[in-house]
Amino acid sequence: MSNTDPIYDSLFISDLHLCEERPQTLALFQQFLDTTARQCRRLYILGDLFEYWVGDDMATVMHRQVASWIHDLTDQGVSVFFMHGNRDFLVGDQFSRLCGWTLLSDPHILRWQGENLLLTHGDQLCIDDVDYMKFRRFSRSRFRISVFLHLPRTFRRWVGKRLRRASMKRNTEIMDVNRDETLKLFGQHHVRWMIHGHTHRPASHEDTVEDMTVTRHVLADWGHSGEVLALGNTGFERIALPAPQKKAPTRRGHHS
Ligand SMILES: [Mn+2]
Repeated sequence: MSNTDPIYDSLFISDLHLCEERPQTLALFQQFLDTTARQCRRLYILGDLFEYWVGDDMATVMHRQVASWIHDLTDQGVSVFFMHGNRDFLVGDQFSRLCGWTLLSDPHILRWQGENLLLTHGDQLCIDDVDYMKFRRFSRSRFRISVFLHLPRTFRRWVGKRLRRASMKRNTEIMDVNRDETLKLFGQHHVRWMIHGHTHRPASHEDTVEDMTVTRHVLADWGHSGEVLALGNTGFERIALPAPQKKAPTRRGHHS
């Protein structure tokens, strides 16, 4: 069966930060893929789906499970798109094939009813975080990425553990976007809408660029509960995803 009459044109999510240590968020994502996600034509995942990524060849059992859930959704006729976040920017073609999704570059312009929408993870807008921007420039060099991905697995696993430990102490406040940088991006691409995640500050903001009202929709991060931004015939709406009912952990897909 394919979803012949979807309710939503597109759904947008980001910042799930999936990892083995957060089974509740995994359960929530699985439930979302089985329900709400089946009611759209296109699902856009705008980065930081995973807490960290050290190479497609090191995908864990959990990562492969998530890939199979996403692939199941594409089998239902939903097109899935993935944009890198700052934590999972090393996700590559090999894992993308497992998911059946299309990798998008950042920013990506989406055409919708004669209008352009700009999609971005959002970290590039946080230019006031000077240290992060330095790290970003350093770590995103194609050369360094290629070198890193050829390092021994044991070393990359160690890096992954360090990243995970550092992120356990999360809530080191993520800096918000810089307003001027945001308006610049609106102007450069002549768009009225922008959708991004990363800052964990879900809200919709209006501003003005060259006498035009522009709107920036910021996506929510997920934890025990989550939120989706939906685009349908009536425009944008936010859908709350309550925490799944407490029960024994799902074993679906456990048996071969
Ligand atoms: Mn991020």
